Amino acid sequence: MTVLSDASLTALPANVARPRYDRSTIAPGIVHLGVGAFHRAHQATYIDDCLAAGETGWGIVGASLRSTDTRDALAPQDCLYTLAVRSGQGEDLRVVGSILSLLVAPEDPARLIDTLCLPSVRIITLTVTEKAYLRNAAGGLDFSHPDVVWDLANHDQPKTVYGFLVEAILRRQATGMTPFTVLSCDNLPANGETLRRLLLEFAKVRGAGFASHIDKSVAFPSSMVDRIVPATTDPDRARVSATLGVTDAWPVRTEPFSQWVIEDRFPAGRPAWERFGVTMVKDVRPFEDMKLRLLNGSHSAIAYLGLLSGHETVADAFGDPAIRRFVQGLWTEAIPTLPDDAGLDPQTYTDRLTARYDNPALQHRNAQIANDGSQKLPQRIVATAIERLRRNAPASHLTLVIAAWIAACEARGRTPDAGQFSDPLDAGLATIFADSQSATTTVTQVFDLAGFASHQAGRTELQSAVIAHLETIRAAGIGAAIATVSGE
Ligand code: CS2
Repeated sequence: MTVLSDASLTALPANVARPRYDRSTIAPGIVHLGVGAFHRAHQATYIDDCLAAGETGWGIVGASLRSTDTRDALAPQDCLYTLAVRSGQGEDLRVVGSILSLLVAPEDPARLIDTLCLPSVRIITLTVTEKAYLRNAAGGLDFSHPDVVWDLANHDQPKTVYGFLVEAILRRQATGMTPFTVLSCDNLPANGETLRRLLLEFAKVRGAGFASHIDKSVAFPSSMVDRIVPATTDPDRARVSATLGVTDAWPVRTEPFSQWVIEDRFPAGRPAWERFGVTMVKDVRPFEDMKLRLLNGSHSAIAYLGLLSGHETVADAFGDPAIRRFVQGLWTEAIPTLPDDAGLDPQTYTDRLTARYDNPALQHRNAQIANDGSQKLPQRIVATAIERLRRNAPASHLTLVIAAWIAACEARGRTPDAGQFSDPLDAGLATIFADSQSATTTVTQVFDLAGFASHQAGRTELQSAVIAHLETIRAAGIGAAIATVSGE
């Protein structure tokens, strides 16, 4: 079969949407760091809409910070790929053209720095996942991380986002170019502000005066991104390629829903995003909290409870009446921690989430969401639980999620159903789980390792609740622990 490419676009079936603009006339205006499936299903499709509406200055250069996979799959197909939007009603295919070229940072870091310094580039977007922010247990930059140590000594050959961004910002300053705007699209609270804070820590150590220059000249708006994007499978590749009539080596599978809320601070200019469904706001915080606490929090809950209950996908786990009721209880605990003056409507939000989780065609694997729990739970569950405990409000659903994470990590590799997932703290977790220890010792050591709620009021109460849940899970199983919090 021929490969998807600019040349083969005209041969696609009529019902497959495709770029209706001349890709050769588009200039690179955005460099995206972390060009995975999420970026391709989210930011790249909004930009595809902008380009289709006649904007020509906002093409994307995608960079992978580690793996060559995306570039290897997409470069032979002119960086085109198919977005497969799936629901109970069927599947809509759309070929996206907004990614103009792809780089692999470790292969040629100098080339990525040069690209970040192109005069046409005005925005750097990031989806590098929580762990690439390299935070230590206290939330600051982990200066002991080997890649940070490397970047501070090898300015021309960086490995981390900090090394790349600081080097590019300084070079642009040295040649009198306009600074770019840095837009984090990761699932972190105040993601722009968090990135700015950590980047300034790095810049301060790199050289005198660097941090204050960056602080004065570079904007770091925060944003909230939302679209569920399960990992692509071989059946997806085969099905999409068969429909297209040409081979797409790496289509992306997603749901119909998509949301992007961005703080409107782009001194160097931006696409007219508001014309394409993006909400531009002054302060993204309430949207972020709602999404992290209601969507991502319940996603992690479904993942760990689901794995421990033997469910492979979100829809399977959410179809289990005990887990469904548990998620309702989790939302009931989380909703009162959200600001009530931000014009949000949590009830409508959770109703919509219910329909999204029930989407039978998504096949989102719990093990995918279970990855990197130590990096995700702080903003999804721990912060909410601490707020509840400080108010003496019930938090048993929230605290059970933390115990389920620990139990699922412990069960991995031992219990076949618990699935396979990974965590940046795996080495430390393995040491903790090596000896059978009391729930008290296990929970205390895991909290110390992950830095959960460290130095925060309420940590002792939080730990005690998690210990009690872990004891129940170990003694009687996850079903019994769920029944306890559901009042059965
Ligand atoms: C998920 C998110 O894998 C996970 O941790 O919770 O990727 C989730 O699907 C997205 O944030 C939805 O916008």
